[in-house]
Amino acid sequence: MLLNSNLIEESNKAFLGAHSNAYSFVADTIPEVEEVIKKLVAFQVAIPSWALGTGGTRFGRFSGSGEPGNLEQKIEDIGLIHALNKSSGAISLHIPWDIPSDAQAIKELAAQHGLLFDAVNSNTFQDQPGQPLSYKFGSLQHVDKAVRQQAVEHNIEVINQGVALGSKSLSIWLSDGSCFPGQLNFRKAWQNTYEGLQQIYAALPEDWKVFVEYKAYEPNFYSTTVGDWGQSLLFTSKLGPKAYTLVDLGHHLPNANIEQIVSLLMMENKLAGFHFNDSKYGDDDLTVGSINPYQLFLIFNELVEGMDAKGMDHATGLAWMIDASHNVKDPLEDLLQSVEAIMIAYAQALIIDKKALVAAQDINDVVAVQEILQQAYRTDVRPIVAEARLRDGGALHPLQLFRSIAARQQLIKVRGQKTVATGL
Ligand SMILES: [Mn+2]
Repeated sequence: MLLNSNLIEESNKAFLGAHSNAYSFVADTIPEVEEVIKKLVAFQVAIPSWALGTGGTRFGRFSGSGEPGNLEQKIEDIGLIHALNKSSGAISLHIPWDIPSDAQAIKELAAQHGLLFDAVNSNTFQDQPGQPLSYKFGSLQHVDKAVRQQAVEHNIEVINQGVALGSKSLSIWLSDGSCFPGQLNFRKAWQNTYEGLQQIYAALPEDWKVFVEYKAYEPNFYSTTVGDWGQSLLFTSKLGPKAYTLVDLGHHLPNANIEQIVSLLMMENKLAGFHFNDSKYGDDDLTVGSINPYQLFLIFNELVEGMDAKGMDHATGLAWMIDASHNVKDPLEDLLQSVEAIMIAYAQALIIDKKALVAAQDINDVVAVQEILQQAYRTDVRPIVAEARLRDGGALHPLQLFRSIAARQQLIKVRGQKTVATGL
């Protein structure tokens, strides 16, 4: 569904007066506001191809309507989000759920919507129809070399798919691990996995990266072979300079200090980027910022600090992706909310008085550091994020516009009431 830019402009007109008041009010307090807006305009978050349909749990899935039935429709959905918020200019593909039948045509369609291809994701956590060997007991860690080889070949196939689309990175999440004590020899599982990753690494094109994502538990409930950032960093350090550790916000044990993990991975030049989501208990895949927006802000504080210390471009230095599952919300509305939450946290991190923070840290003024951080966190930066969108041709209120044009109803008319998208 292509959005007419006139329609966005028309809808913005109704909000312009109120917006400009709110914007001037906050902009007056931020000397470097123009710099902040430039960075917000440049910042893009990739939308995963598996999150455009309704997700489910092992207990059930309550399908939505008007969901995309193929890759072309998924690209149209991301194009719609991007037209509204101008901050979702990339797609992260999952293979084999979204294998393009014609890579060139898919590339052209994405370009029409202003979308690039971010990391491609492999899948060795499920068995696909017709697949000769099963991943029931793992993939790269498997005791049977033939299964390991099948998993390596799949990853190389994903790289080839990505090359055809102009992607530059492969993201690997392994569900490998064990459910019961004694099931696995941890050392052998680690070494088998490492050997497989080495073969995949060797198949990377010159200008590609590989991201190794970790996860504490699920689907395995006793051990996970890439279970935390230490295990991932061990793999990526040994693999070489093209290997990086990917942080998924939902993949930690409760109360893990993710901002500290991020800071240290960046220090070692090993942070790949993010899978954004939010959670209350585990890997809940909830809307970004819906549970703990302060944590997200603290993470962005470390990201901005670390990227600036290394002279990295905020927009392109790391991979920014959402990884979520929408079980009860309209997926597109959920994604609009998620991107908005990311932009807000990023904007808040950008307006931290960094000189004052460093000065307070250097004299151990623990009270002052809290004041400085929370001064930024409690600033309502939504008008600044909206101003960045407005200047880039987006909607002042993307979610409101999505609803007022009855976007989902229009999609249902074309795609039907009963639809199930491939994905989680
Ligand atoms: Mn993830």
